[in-house]
Parts: sequence; C-alpha cells; structure tokens
Amino acid sequence: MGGQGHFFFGSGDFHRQIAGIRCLKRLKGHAMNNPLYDTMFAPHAGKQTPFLHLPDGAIITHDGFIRRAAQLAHALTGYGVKVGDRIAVQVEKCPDMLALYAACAQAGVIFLPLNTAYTGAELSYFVEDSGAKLLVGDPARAAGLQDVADAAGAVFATLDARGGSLSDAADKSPESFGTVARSGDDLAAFLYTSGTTGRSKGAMLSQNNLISNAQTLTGLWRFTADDVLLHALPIFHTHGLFVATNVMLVTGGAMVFLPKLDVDQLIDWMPKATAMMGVPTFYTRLLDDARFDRALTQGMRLFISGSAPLLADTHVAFEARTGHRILERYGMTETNMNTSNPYEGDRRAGTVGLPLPDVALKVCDADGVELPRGETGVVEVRGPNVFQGYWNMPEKTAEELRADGFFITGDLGVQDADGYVTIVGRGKDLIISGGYNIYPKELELVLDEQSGVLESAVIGVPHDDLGEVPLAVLVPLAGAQIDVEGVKAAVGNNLARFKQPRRYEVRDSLPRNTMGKVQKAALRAEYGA
Ligand code: MLC
Ligand code: AMP
Repeated sequence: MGGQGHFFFGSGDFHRQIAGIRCLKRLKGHAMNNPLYDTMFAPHAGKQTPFLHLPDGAIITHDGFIRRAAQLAHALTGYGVKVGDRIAVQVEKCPDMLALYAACAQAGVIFLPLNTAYTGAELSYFVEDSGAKLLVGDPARAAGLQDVADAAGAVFATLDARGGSLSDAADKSPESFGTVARSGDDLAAFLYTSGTTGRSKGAMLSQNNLISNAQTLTGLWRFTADDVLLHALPIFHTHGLFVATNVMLVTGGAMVFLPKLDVDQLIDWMPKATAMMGVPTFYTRLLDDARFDRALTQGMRLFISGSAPLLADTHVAFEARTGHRILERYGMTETNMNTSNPYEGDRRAGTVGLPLPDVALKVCDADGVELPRGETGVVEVRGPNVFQGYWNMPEKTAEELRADGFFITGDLGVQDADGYVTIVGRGKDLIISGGYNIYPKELELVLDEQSGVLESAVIGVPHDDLGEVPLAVLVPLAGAQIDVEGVKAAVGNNLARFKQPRRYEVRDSLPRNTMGKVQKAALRAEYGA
C-alpha cells in the first residue's frame, strides 16, 4: 500500500526525523490564541538575532521584524481592514512585504500575494474575485492600480522598499499590536492558481495547512536557528513564502534576502550561507558560472530544488562540481509540499523522493482507484497540508478534492518499490517556465479573439534556461492573413510578460483526433525539437 505516506530512510534515521517533528509540534503545543502567529512570529519578539541580511549589508533583527509587523497590523486596521478580510498585495520583494504577511497573521487578515508581473487586467480579476478589502501596490504604478481598486470597490495603498502610503501609516503606529485570536482552521492566505478553463482559482490555505507543512519540512531538512538561507525566490508563491520563509520562521534562523535571482549576488553571499532553495533555473545558471565550485560551497549544508522538474543531468553535474547532492522535493499551491528526497539517505536524481511523513500519497487511475506500485497514474495526496478548497468555486473544488480528502494533483507519477515518486508528466495542460505556471487555455482565449485568427493552440517547448516556454500555433480564418506582430502586441497588453509565447507559428489547421480534440502531443513533436 502506498496510501499511508511511508517514508523510507534508514529505519533509525526515519524515527529520529519523526521524533524531531513530534518534538517541535509538542513545543508549539501549548494553548495558542492564534496558532500561525504564535508559532512563526511571536517567539521571535525581543530577539536581537539577524533575521534578514539585505544586499547592502544591512540587517533586520527578529525583534525589529516583529515590531515592524505590529506597525503594519495597525496600518491595516487604519485602512478599515477587519478580521477575515482579504488583502491583495502586488509589491516588489522587500522586507516590508514580508512583514505584511506577519501583520496579516497577527491581525487575522487573509494574505493574498500576487505576481509583480501581472498586468492591470490580470490584477482586476484577482481583486474582484477575492473581494479584497485593500489592494497594496507599487507606488510607481499607483495611477493604474488605483483604478483597479476603485473598480473592485477596494481601498488602495502603496508600498515598496522605499516607502509608500502603507509604510507611512505604519511608521506612525505603535510597535506592538494585540494579536487577534484565530483557530488553526481559519484561513491565512489565498494563492491564485490558473486552471485548465483559463479562469484562475483562489486556493484557500488555513493556518494549520501552513504550520503543519513548515514544521514537517523543518524537521526533515534539519533546519535550526544556526541556518542562513539564501533566499532569491519571489515571495508571492508557495516556494519562496511558505516553504523557504516559513521554515526559517519556525526555526528562528536567518535569510539572505535578495530581491531576485542574480548569480553574482548568490556567489557573493554563498560563503555566509548554509542552505539555498531554488527552482531548477537557479541550479543551471549557477553551473554556467565557473566561479561556482567546491570551494565556494564548502560551508553550505543543503541545496533544495523544486517547483519544476530538475533534470537528472543537472543533479549529476551539480554533484560533480560541488560534491553536494541536490535535494529535490515536490509540491504545489494547493498542497504546499507533498514529497521530498531524504536529508540522510539516498537522494535519487530524477525523483521527487518519498511522501512526507504526514502525507498520504496514491498513484491512481482516472477513477481514483489506486494502481499497483510501478504503474503510472495520477498522483493524489491527503494530509494536513491539503488546502480548504477554491474560493467561491464549490464545483471546481469538488472536481479536484475528493470527499475522502484526497486532492487530485493532475500530475502523472509513478512510485517505485522503495516508495520513491517520479513525476513523469502532467495530466493537466500546463506549461512550467522557470517555475511559473502558464495555462495554455488562458493564452488561447486571448489569441482566438485576435483579428484573422480562426483558432490557436499553445504548447510548451523545451528551453535550456527556463525548462520550457510557450509556443503559439495560429490558424487563420479562411482567406485571412494573420498580423503576427499585431497579435503579439495584443497579447502584451493583456498578459504578464512571462506568459507570452516566445515563438509563433502559423499553419492551415491543427491536428485533431477522431473526437475532434487538438493533438498537442503531435504539435510538441513537430515544434519541440
Ligand atoms: C522572467 N521572465 C520569464 C520568467 N521570469 N519568462 C518566462 N518564465 C519565467 N519564469 C522574463 C521576463 O518577463 C523578462 O522578459 C525576462 O524574462 C527577464 O526577466 P527577469 O526578471 O530578469 O528574469 P530572471 O530574473 O532571469 O527570472 C527568471 C527566474 C524567475 C527563473 C529566476 O522567473 C524566478 O525566480 N522564478 C521562480 C518562480 C517560483 O518561485 N516558482 C514557485 C512557484 S510555487 P523580457 O522579454 O521583458 O526581457 C510552486 C510550488 C512548488 O510551484 O512546488 O514550489
Ligand atoms: P504551482 O501550481 O505553481 O504550485 O505548481 C505546482 C506544479 O509544479 C505541480 O503540480 C507540478 O506539476 C510542478 N512541480 C513542483 N515541483 C516539482 C518537481 N520537483 N518536479 C516536477 N514537477 C514539479
């Protein structure tokens, strides 16, 4: 049975890891008024230890961070935000954006971070759909964002690394805030994830979803207060926020908080760090730099990869260069992390490791019937990490979350006799580019509206740096010409840059099967080479 989430380390090792997790949970087990705040933030009040190392060498201590969060919680209240409200946040990565996450936890507000690349049109959907009370955005885009907020009936405030109206309000506020009582079942965050219909869905994550996963990963990956994590991921997604940041908040360690992936900065800071988390592009770019070698990484104890498949070749090349075996894990927005290669024991290249100790994982056929080990099917998971459903979308929730609590991931996988899981593909039509998800349907809806276009199909094609990138195949209306430059411009006005096709092809028709379904595999075979 693969159903109980067995974790196969050397057996003594396994029990030590579980014991570590239980111990952590017991420590946090005293009565809590607000489990998320009391687990991740409250313990750091008064600590003068470094929490964030900034690129210019400045340090924000744990205590300084907690005090800033309290000021921001006051500022939120000042804007009329109440317990259970959502706030949508599209802010460049900076310490205040992270402190806003803490402020939301403390004030019982639901944090909804958004990709900074989203256009106004994309943003409008999220603010309206979530019913966000407040939109916090970049001062440089204030005019357009104010319109987005007005149209959605939300209040607008600005924030970036230099300041903004939210920051000004926080500056004038007290440095302590009465933590709002919440339960572990209360919602802590919404993360939007696109769907095969092209309509994004707000995944609702409870306090317990976040806490359980962070505690599990902390124990498994042996993070302690002595760790210094190189953090160059965005903080509007699961990886940078709920994996990287939450783990460091559970342990009380420090982060080198870099605005984005910059190989020079990673190399400069690596001698001061102990661990790094990144998408595969982080690892391929580091390997492209001759300065990245065994000597540079000698103080590092752990490199973790996820969000997209890490090529086995990268794993092998990384070990040959540095002596470190990358630890690959697998997760998603709706579930946080589901599987991980072991800290001690065999980190197998090309696999995403074993189900986490508190996660049950099954490989199933389309009806949800568990398949024998070794057979490929859809991965389903259940555990305290699995989300509470999609906001205002009961039908979508019912389609993907079974009544018995198993979530249908849409990923195709296989589990071997030792329990190791390999993700072999996706049942869902999804492109993952540099760790960002791109849903072809969303692009096709825009492309199909363009003048001269009869229909379109978007496929992912391999890309050395980003893993895969979208390619658009366009079919003209009978007798019409397609102005590809015009189509590109229209796409540019509607969709974030990272989603935009890198290549366009025009052809007379799309290959279809006997049911009339477009055969994307045939297109990938034709254009993907
Ligand atoms: C940037 N660009 C991208 C892109 N990122 N295009 C496609 N895919 C991407 N991921 C485009 C920009 O629009 C710009 O286009 C050009 O590339 C350069 O922009 P940049 O900002 O300088 O890019 P760069 O710094 O090189 O960023 C690449 C990256 C970044 C891979 C480092 O995208 C990144 O940090 N990705 C991580 C995403 C992530 O955290 N995913 C986790 C999801 S959670 P132009 O044309 O204007 O030049 C999840 C669950 C789990 O999946 O398991 O973790
Ligand atoms: P997101 O919806 O952005 O959270 O993306 C989640 C998806 O990323 C998963 O459903 C997988 O398809 C993919 N993913 C995450 N981690 C891995 C991994 N280690 N290997 C392969 N795919 C992964």
